[in-house]
Amino acid sequence: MDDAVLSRRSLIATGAVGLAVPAIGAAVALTGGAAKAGATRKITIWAEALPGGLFGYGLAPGQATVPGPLLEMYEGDTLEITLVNTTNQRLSIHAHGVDYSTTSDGSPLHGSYNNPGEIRTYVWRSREMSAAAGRRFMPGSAGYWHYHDHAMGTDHGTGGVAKGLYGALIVRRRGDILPDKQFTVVFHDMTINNKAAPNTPMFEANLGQRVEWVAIGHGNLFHTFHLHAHRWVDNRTGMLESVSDPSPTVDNKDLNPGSSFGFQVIAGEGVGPGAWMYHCHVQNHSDGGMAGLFLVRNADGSMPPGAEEAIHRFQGHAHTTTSTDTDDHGGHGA
Ligand SMILES: [Cu+2]
Repeated sequence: MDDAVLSRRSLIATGAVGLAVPAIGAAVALTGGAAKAGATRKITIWAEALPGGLFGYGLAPGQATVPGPLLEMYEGDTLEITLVNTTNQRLSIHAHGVDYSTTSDGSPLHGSYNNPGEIRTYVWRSREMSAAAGRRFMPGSAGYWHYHDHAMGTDHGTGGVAKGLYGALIVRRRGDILPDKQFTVVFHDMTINNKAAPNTPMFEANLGQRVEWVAIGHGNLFHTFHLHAHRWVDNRTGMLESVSDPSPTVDNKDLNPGSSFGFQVIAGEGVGPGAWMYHCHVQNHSDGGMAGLFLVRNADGSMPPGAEEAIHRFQGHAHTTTSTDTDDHGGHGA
């Protein structure tokens, strides 16, 4: 229970940059949640140079991806990260939403970084909510957070963030509902996960699967995340906490540099399968390539009518549907 495990529910990417399909590379996932708070898990992360001048974090040598692996922990637990810097650049790992000492904040201000070739351990702690006074409570660490480099290029890691050194961090409260699939979406300058349409990630799920999205903002621009045909509640979990929960329901949310949020949807609920768009709703950003597809397949995993054609339209292939069209459109599989 305390060991870092490869998630049974995550995709294992091939490590290639530029494929249309990578969602999350691999995840450090939770295995249950019945354990008491206070556990310490130790993981090792490799920071590596990638093709195209990018850099990534990975859970094993040669497995770095952009974004990096989705990391998860339960409130009250501690994550001890040994970061191996295989690059020729100074870099670090800095987390949002959790507790750490200055020496684990990932900033050059405190000498908290790895020199080229160096190995360094960072410790992230978390805590549960606590009583304040009366009926008031201090928040715990639970939330949809993220991590990123804070040392490459500048003292704020501007070079590392620009080149792909970022990823999602989920701190769960015990009892939270776990998803079937997880997607990390990073709006960074005019890109999604450092890619522009039509090369942005195509996330896939089957009708009825519980899908968790983590949306993260980086760079120098403001963005708004919009998902077609699905909606969520604007609170910690994305779900109503009771029948009288006053939190608004949204399908579009600000995603500014450094901010993050997450939510779960049931793929295709109420609308059926199809190639649903997700995109930045700043118009010149969506026009400029900040758009991608959420492919909801049929419940049995087969392709719903029209989806293949929509994918090809998205990819810019002018397409006429005729009975003689025998073009093999494979390659969109999970
Ligand atoms: Cu935008």
